[in-house]
Amino acid sequence: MNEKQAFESVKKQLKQARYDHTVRVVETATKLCERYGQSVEKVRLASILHDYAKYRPSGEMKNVIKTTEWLSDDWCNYGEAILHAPAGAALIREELGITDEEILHAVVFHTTGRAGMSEIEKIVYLADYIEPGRKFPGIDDVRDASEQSLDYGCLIALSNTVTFLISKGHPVYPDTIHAYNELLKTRGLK
Ligand code: DGI
Ligand code: FE
Ligand code: FE
Repeated sequence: MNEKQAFESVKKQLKQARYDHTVRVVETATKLCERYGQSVEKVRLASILHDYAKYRPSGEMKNVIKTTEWLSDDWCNYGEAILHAPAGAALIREELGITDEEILHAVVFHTTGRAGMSEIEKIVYLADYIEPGRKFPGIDDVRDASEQSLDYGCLIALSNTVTFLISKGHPVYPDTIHAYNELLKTRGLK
């Protein structure tokens, strides 16, 4: 699947504002690739497709997750906001024929992160967080950290996310905590 086909496929799945977000994620991810010496092809395809399942009904997403053997059922136990990431990976495989594991993993973990993220996964995770349309509290700290290194950018994003989820009383998916702990060990918060 080339980029033009991927953009056309995803446009049919998304509302205009979400499609516009997707375009900004692709642009932001491309800049991160240039800065950190990563080839763009897989990162751009994963970025185009990362929110493919965003508007599927949660029952359908849970069903997709439970019937996909390479996805853990545990994704279904932490609220609805994270479902579109693993469900999206399963659906781009089934509906669009994407089988590249690096692309599928980048989509699976774009919301939560995980310990042992590849460079491709880190770039998609961060680009989704810092694209210029985002206005979270603390977003500028994550943008500054992303200029220092991918690991530091991801660490500050994960730290913000964990703080946000706890402040709202939301559950935290275990991979988010594992990713935070791993990067804290390698980099440390300043
Ligand atoms: O899909 P986007 O809006 O572009 O962004 P996203 O895929 O990062 O999803 C953001 C949402 O996911 C936001 O509501 C916070 C939530 N989220 C992120 N990590 C976790 C989480 N929710 C739970 N319950 N647990 C997590 O670890
Ligand atoms: Fe998302
Ligand atoms: Fe997104």
